[in-house]
Amino acid sequence: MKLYYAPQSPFARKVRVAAIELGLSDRITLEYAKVVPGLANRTYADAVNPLRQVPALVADDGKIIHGSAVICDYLNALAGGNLLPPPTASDRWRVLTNDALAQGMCDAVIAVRYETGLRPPELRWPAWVDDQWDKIRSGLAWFNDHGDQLDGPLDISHITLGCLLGYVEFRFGDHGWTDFPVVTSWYRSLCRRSSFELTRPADPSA
Ligand SMILES: N[C@@H](CCC(=O)N[C@@H](CS)C(=O)NCC(=O)O)C(=O)O
Repeated sequence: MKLYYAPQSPFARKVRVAAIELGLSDRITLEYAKVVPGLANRTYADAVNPLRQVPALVADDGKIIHGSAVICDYLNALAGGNLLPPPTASDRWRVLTNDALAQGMCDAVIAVRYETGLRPPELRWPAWVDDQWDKIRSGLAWFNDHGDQLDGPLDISHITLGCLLGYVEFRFGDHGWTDFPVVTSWYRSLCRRSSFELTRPADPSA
């Protein structure tokens, strides 16, 4: 299998961590895809993902799967793993909802990055950036108040939340997330897993 990725992307990291946790990483080769808003990578759009986003997986039979949550669902099924409860399990909706929350927080932080790092300064909208950070902080407050959701065996929402925090740390330093002590102490222990150590975010040129 081939995974189109970028080394700084929290969504691509989610898939890389999941692959390691599922014992599939040896079956996946990584290929960097440069996808930057405003610089249309038409080759990638035509051949891989019309949205021009990473990650995207090319499976062994050639099918292309994109969307980090969909790729993780595919890999989990391939490996017979437990990162997602099976379709018949009542717990599935809890895990998927937690994952949708963490995924939305990743969307918000990437939006902040594009707004503050890529958009021309004269076009920036500070109130909108504050609003994205507020969504991230609301999500962190929710996980902090529902610490039981972070207990137990690793599931896909834990991976997504860990990738969100890793990206915030990488691009923005603390930025206030250490105000959430339950999440912070859980994250520190998550970072000791080899799947997280092996996939720390980095700039493409590093
Ligand atoms: N919903 C997608 C989001 C992926 C995403 O936003 N990836 C970013 C990199 S972190 C990207 O490819 N950005 C380029 C663009 O949107 O043009 C997923 O879960 O995979």
